[in-house]
Amino acid sequence: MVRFTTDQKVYIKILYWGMGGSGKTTIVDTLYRLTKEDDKDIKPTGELTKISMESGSTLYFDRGIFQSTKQRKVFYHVYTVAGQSRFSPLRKKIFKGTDGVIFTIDSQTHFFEDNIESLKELKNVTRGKLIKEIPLIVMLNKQDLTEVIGEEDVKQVLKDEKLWYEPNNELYIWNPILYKTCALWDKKRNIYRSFNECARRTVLYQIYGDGSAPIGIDYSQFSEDLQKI
Ligand SMILES: Nc1nc2c(ncn2[C@@H]2O[C@H](COP(=O)(O)OP(=O)(O)OP(=O)(O)O)[C@@H](O)[C@H]2O)c(=O)[nH]1
Ligand SMILES: [Mg+2]
Repeated sequence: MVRFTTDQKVYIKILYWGMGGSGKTTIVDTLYRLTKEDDKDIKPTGELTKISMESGSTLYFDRGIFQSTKQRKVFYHVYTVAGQSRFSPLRKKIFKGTDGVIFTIDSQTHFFEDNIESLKELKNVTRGKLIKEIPLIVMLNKQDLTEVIGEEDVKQVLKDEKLWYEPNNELYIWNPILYKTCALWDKKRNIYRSFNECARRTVLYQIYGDGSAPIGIDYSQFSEDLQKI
């Protein structure tokens, strides 16, 4: 839930959700490093918080706080869940108050079913709010590897799960964008872009939709309206 505080600051919660090992922690690491080094629209404030096992797998969550460089009162609380199946109850807790979700797929073909299971759990936790009230972005991560699934495979899954709208539906414009990504620092691909799109949509949902997917937006007003939040 976007929080507006008395000091006029705005806190937006973005969550990376996906099966264990899909790359969520690596993505946030890379996002942190590249926004710290490069001149982007967000900058990290402080260090990343990571609660993980010795193996590197997340035990509870990771969290980073980023500040918008253009709208300095806007802050993003970026979380990852612990993706291993046994942490399902913890994920539910971490999900609380989420404004935007980045569903992170492990693109290796042999994990196809595990990704679907993770998506079903997400749907269950969000109780029908995905896309309608919570913007959804999809990362097909680990695209640097061979034997990976493609966009059409994922699109079909989204259709099967009723997370894809046809052009005659007014929610069509809010269909999740599918990004082919690589989270490894040396080969990083689409890490910032995918985050940025989720953040942008989350703000649009707040400004123009009062917390729901806005219909028929006039983008010409966007930067002016952004000043008002
Ligand atoms: N080749 C490749 N490996 C990746 C990529 N992203 C992450 N990895 C590797 O995948 C493994 C798991 O990555 P994590 O970031 O720990 O995955 P996670 O989604 O946070 O896993 P949990 O915390 O268990 O949910 C690590 O060895 C990463 O280096 C990628 O884009 N390409
Ligand atoms: Mg992790």
